[in-house]
Amino acid sequence: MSIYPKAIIYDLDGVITDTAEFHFLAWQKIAQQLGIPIDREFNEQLKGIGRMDSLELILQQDPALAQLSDQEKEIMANRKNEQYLELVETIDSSNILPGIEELLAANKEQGLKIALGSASKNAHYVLDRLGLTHYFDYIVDASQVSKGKPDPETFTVAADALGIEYPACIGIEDSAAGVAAINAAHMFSVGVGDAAQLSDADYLVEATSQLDFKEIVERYRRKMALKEPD
Ligand code: B16
Ligand code: MG
Repeated sequence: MSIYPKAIIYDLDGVITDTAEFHFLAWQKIAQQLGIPIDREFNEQLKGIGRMDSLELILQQDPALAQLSDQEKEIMANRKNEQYLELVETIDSSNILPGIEELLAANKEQGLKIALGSASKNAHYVLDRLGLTHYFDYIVDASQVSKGKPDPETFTVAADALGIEYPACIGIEDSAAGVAAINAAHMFSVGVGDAAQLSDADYLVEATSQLDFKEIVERYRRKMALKEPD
């Protein structure tokens, strides 16, 4: 097996841009209407988790809400999305996280494929607003997977579409669920954020500004070299 990677699969929210605050504000509004107070600490659990699963986690805070029908849940999830889209309408290329455009450019220049692996149904729209769509060879959003992160499907669908074997892929994630998904796909995982949440990542940096293409490839190669038979 080659020990040079062939693709990098990027998470969107928390890696390319940070709309977690918008997700939080939108969910907080819906939760408030239901009489459930949620704070930023609670919101940590929602990172990387799909829309309906996020709603379920919020509803679990109040046992009296366990009886809500699917239709009622659908209405709430749609309402949350409307709030979120109102906020996301304001973003542009200035909302790209530090170091990301440089990383994408180096990634492209070196000839590795580029894919998106996001749990968001709004991934195409957000990427367009940021002006980054042209970098991507393939985009996986929530509409293409039946099992969200931490299931590996988001990442394996991207690798399959690119025709690349999983161990030749690198995934970059900011959530514990996302890192677990990359590891379960037998890909090399790069975590961005807090070591307490992302200790399972093969390589961890604190912030996107520390993501350096050469260093990521070097770390990948080191891990793969350890795995190579003598
Ligand atoms: P939507 P990612 C995820 O994006 C967010 O981290 C998560 O907080 C959100 O609930 C999920 O997308 C669904 O988003 O409501 O837009 O479909 O980190 O996987 O890019
Ligand atoms: Mg994320």
